[in-house]
Amino acid sequence: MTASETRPLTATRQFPPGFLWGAATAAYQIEGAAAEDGRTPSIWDTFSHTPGKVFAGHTGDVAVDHYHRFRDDVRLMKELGLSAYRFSVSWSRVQPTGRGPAVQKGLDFYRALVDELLGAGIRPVLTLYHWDLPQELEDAGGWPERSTAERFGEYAAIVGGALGDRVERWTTLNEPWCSAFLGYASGNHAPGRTDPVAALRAAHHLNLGHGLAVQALRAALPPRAEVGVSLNLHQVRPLTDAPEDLEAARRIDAVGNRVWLGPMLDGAYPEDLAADTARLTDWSFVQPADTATAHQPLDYVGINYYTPTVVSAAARGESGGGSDGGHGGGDFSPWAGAEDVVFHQPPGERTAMGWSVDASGLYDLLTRMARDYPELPLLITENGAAFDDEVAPDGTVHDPERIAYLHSHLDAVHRAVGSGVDVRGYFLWSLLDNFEWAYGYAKRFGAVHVDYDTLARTPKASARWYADLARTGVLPELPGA
Ligand code: IFM
Repeated sequence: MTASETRPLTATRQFPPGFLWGAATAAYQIEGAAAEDGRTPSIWDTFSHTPGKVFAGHTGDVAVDHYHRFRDDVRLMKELGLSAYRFSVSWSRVQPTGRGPAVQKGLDFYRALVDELLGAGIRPVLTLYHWDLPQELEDAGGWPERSTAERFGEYAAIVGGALGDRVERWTTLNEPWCSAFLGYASGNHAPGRTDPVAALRAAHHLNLGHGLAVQALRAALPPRAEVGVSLNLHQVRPLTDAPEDLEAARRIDAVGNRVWLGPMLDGAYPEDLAADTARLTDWSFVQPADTATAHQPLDYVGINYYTPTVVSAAARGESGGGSDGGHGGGDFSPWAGAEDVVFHQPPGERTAMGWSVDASGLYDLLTRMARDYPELPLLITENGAAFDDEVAPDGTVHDPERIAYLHSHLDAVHRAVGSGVDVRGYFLWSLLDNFEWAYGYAKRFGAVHVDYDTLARTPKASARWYADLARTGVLPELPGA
């Protein structure tokens, strides 16, 4: 992206020329074909096949069968006027054991997908890792072990070498917070471990793996390629101004946000994080050059935002309750560094995930990032909402709540751009209804409805609304407002 692509805004809610209008997905959530063409299990295959881990025993074995239907799905994207599409590569489809040579058929699938996108005039944005670690690497210790970061750098080199001639935008990790803390501390995500020290070790090796992957990509890609990372930063708000609540907010900011921003963007872990977690670990797994490795120049940071994070100190007798950081609400067990903190869902409108609808959190997050990192372009790499959509007798899907959600959040993005924040694009989560991790297929985030019996795709009203926006670049008044 060049500076000339961002021009002053007009009085209407017009987005800058060149603004990317996209939608996002992830491999395990949509591809299916779990055992085809050499793909081996990832931690999510193992986890979803473990009784009691995923709602109603749902798995990604078939998902929405995108592996076989990607051409139709790209056609749909074109009909919806998308200018970009963000997808992830399944590591164990490309490198089944997580090490060694690549499987050509795995690479061929992504090459065919990218060619289809380019042929439709849609820019591919490729995420290397969206939570589906090859099971063999987990068996060797997973992200808590340094070797996983090293393997990730090698995998990045393979994918960069294979697709660098046609993909211009790259994301190393998607939401490493979820990989580390939901995967290894709360255990609500694969691999389902509940070891806070393992979670902190995983966080570090994700940071290191990110740096190694950026280095590998820079070596493999042409200079025009852009490389970034997608973070689900927590817009942390204290429940009250009481000092204990302010302290709880500081702690969550450290272990939710600055644990990534520090090494990746500043080249060091925040000192308060080490102090907060001192009773768990002395962080001696951080080797001297690691933070320099994690601190690679980036072309953008991807922001994934769903809901703010409201916290208070645990009152006497109240135990800390975990949050899924925008990934489940409710009953999550405490995660490392957040043991004495209580998470709250403010009153008011909620999505089907139980997450409160509050677009001001997105505005605040964007302006914070612009203040702290003024030179760094931002992309909204995920934003959207699950609702209990129903197909009407005439076959249409009316989802006014989703339109209202998208409208308010895009208004927040527009206001941020108007305040000088360099936001270059927006990716709606998600293109299609899909496998929503521990919730299986029970939560629908798609702009396009999927009938899970027939796998038929039906664009919801929100998809049509978004298509108009993508075509005009102007955010209209909300219908009925
Ligand atoms: O479905 C997920 C996605 O995989 C990562 N970010 C949040 C989405 C909604 O929970």
